Parts: sequence; structure tokens; C-alpha cells
Amino acid sequence: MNELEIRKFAKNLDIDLIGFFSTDSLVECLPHLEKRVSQGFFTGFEGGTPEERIDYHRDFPSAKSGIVIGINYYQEVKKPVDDKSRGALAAVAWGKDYHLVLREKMLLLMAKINYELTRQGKQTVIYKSYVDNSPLVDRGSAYRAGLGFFGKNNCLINETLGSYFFIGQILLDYEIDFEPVKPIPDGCGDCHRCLDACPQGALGQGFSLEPSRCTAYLTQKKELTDEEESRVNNSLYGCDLCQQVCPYNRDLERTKEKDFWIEPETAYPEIKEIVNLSNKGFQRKFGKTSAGWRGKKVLVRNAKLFEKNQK
Ligand code: B12
Repeated sequence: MNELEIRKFAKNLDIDLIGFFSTDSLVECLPHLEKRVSQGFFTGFEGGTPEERIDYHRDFPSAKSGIVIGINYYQEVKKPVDDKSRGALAAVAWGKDYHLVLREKMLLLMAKINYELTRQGKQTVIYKSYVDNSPLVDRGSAYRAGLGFFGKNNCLINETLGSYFFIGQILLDYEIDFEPVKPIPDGCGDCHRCLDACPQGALGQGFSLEPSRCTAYLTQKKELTDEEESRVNNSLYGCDLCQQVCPYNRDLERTKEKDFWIEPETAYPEIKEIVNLSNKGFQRKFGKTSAGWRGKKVLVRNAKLFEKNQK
């Protein structure tokens, strides 16, 4: 099967970006991964050593090629103007958990591919799909497949979708017929808006991220030092500051994925409501979002820090 056929299937499934990659080790990312380890800039969420992270065959020894998808999650949601004290959930946590949304897209895509192969009297393909749930470097695979370039804010940036897209990858026991692309070189030039916008300077000189200064990380970290507590800002979960100022994120189209659509009152919840969340209330409000994975305790802690940091 060739890439054109697969691209058509993807379009019918409202998959915004798709690319293909060889499963040779992701050596182009190795120096960057090693540098992060030597600087102590890892979060514990990544899993695996740099060598393990670039090896597609570690988890799937018979992998012969890969597909990577990108799903737009951009929408403009303004903070409600009222007399309530409200915190912010980053867009990563708006609507249904993206892990579930992307896994379903990949499942449907693979079902279509296998249906088509069966129709042609060919053998079906064995595969494994991943979204943020393995040591594999999702941005690295998407970069190799030409979905975007690495920005100074660390995000993978696409010329059309900016950086507000999630990444999912599929390893297949099958050789897809595709034309390898040349990865896109730097697109940031002299721009340093994201470096200036980060209140704690977590991005340094760019293409790097110091977790203990990154609000997105701190809102997910279980134990915080006093200094880290003061850096949580008004975020209840995640942080979008370094994306919001990026020129590639201007005038973007709203995501077609209705499961991500959200009301302003939900995107910017009342702090009082979070502080007083019951277990049931937490499950109802956050159980199906990506902000649910660290549990109620962390979210309530962030709401309390919001109150403390306001004083
Ligand atoms: C750990 C993690 C985090 C950590 C650390 C983030 C970081 N920058 O390292 C924390 C909790 C802070 C975090 C925050 C966010 N995350 Co996160 N995170 C991950 C995770 C699990 C691993 C990332 C990782 O390996 N980091 C370590 C560094 C070494 O790797 P990297 O960020 O991919 O960076 C590469 C570049 O720096 C690269 N590089 C730099 N320059 C150059 C130049 C060249 C030529 C090359 C080849 C490579 C290169 O080298 C690195 C290795 O490839 C991935 C899922 C996955 N399994 O891949 C999601 C992932 C990266 N996160 C994602 C998202 C959406 C976010 C947030 C926007 C969420 C939010 N609003 O809070 C923020 C963005 C923060 C930021 N500015 O990066 C998306 C990114 C989508 C995109 N378009 O870029 C991912 C891919 C999840 C997904 N499957 O969609 N995240």
C-alpha cells in the first residue's frame, strides 16, 4: 500500500496531519536527549534511556515502517469576565483526553488499511500505536516524517497548524511505500518571544527546558519545594504561555474535533469550586480529561497555591 492511499483514508477520518517514517533508530534526536540527561533536565514522565528512546524495535521488534499523525487542538476560549476568582487549564486539558481521541483515530485508520488489504487479498498488518505512553519521542518521529520543525519553545511547529497539535505514532509490521521527506530546518530565526514570555526562564536560550522552572511541569509534579510552589502561577494544569506568543500560532483554525470543544467556564474553573472538589465531582469534571491523570490531590493543591500566590 502506498502513502497516497493512506493519506486519503486519513483525510476521511479528519486527521489533520499525517506523515511516514523509517524505523531506523532516531539518531538525529540522540544528542539532544543525551544533553538533557547530562543537564538533569528530565521529568520522569519520559521513561527509558536516550538509547532506548530512539530504538523503535525495542517495543516492537518486527516494526518495518511508521505512520505519525497530528490532530489540531486549537480553539480560542476567552476567560469569562465576572467577579469569580478563576484559574486556567491549559488547552492540553480541554475536552476529552487527547490520548483517547488520538488512539481512536489511529485504530480507525488501521482498520481501514487492514480492510483494504483484505479486500485486495493481502495479509493484514500487525501494529502498535502510541500517544505519549512510551519512551518513544513523539516529536522526534513527527519531525522525521516532516510534520514540523522544532521551535525554541521545544514544541514541534507546523507552518499551518502552529504548535497546537497532538502527536500519535503507529509502528507497523509492514513496509509502506512512501517518499521519505527532508526534515524541516529551523523556522524560528531570530525570534525569541517564547523565551521572553516564560516567567521563570525555563526555556533558557531555546531548544531546551528546565523542568523545575516550567509551570506546565510543576502543575503535574507531586512534591514541590517552596520555591517551585511560588512558580505555579495561576495554572491549574499545564501552561500555554510559550505557545500563546508564538507567531506561528496566530490566526489558526479551530479544531474540527468536537470532543475538544469547551465552554469558557470549564476552561477557566472557579478556584473555590476546585478547592472544594469531592471525589465524585473530580471524576465527573476531570475523569475523562488529560488533567485527570495526576489525581485530585495535585489539582486541589494547584488551586490552593493559586490562592496563596495571589496574596
Ligand atoms: C515529558 C513531556 C513533557 C514535560 C517536558 C517537556 C519537554 N519539552 O521536554 C512537560 C511536563 C514539561 C511537558 C509539557 C508540555 N507538553 Co509534553 N510531553 C512530554 C513527553 C512525554 C516526552 C517529551 C520528551 O521526551 N522530552 C524530553 C526532550 C529531550 O524531548 P522533546 O521535548 O521531544 O525535545 C526534543 C527537541 O528538543 C529535540 N531537538 C531540539 N532541537 C532539535 C534540533 C533538531 C535538528 C532535532 C532533530 C531535534 C531537536 O531534541 C529532543 C529530543 O527529540 C511527550 C510525549 C512523548 N512520549 O514524546 C509529550 C509531548 C512532547 N507534550 C506535548 C504537549 C502538548 C505539551 C504541552 C504543550 C502541554 C501544556 N500545555 O502544558 C507542554 C509544552 C511544554 C514545552 N514547551 O515543551 C506534545 C507536544 C506536541 C507538539 N506539537 O510539540 C507531546 C508530543 C505529547 C503528544 N503526544 O502530543 N511535556
